[in-house]
Amino acid sequence: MQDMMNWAVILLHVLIYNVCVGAVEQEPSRTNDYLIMKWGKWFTLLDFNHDGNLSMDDPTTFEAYYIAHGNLSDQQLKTMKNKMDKLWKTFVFTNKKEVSKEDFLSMLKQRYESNTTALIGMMRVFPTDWCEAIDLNGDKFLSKDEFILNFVAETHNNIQTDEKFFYMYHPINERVALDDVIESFVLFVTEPDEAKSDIVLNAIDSGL
Ligand SMILES: [Ca+2]
Ligand SMILES: [Ca+2]
Repeated sequence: MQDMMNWAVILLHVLIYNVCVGAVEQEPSRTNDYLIMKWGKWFTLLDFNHDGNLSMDDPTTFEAYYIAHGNLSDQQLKTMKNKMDKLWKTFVFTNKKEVSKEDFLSMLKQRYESNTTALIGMMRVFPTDWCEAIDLNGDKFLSKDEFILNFVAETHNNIQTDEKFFYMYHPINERVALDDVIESFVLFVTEPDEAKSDIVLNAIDSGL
């Protein structure tokens, strides 16, 4: 009986130790210059109408391109527009109608430093919802056409650069798994270590 009690005490200590170590590992991080530089580039990437702010005009610019060139059914357009509008309102705005670059950087810095794990989780939901909206045939892959349509709608009109970006993912049968694209965006927005290869940053720096 005493042995069992001793084991119970040891197990309890191990449990407490693991919880404490876990808590240390999840401690919020400090923002570094590399992350801030990437967030600035992400802001520019999202400012589809190039007016220096993020507002609902940006997804409207994006959706207008799909309406004109996407060859989508009314139902597909409606689904995509609903997903995009919801995404934009949830992640970009916090009761604001317009977000400046300064607001955007400070929002990300505050979220990153107060709870890094929560921000990483949120930054996985953002590209996941986005990719589901632009995966028009719903096969969980982005074809080259789906990929390029998205970036041209984002006003990155240089098809050669968009194609180069697509091939950075090493597509199989001219398709890229949604998960690969999603994880590349999570890494772009949340990885503070510049030694890690970053496809999205490379694409932006190559003129996207
Ligand atoms: Ca804008
Ligand atoms: Ca697809």
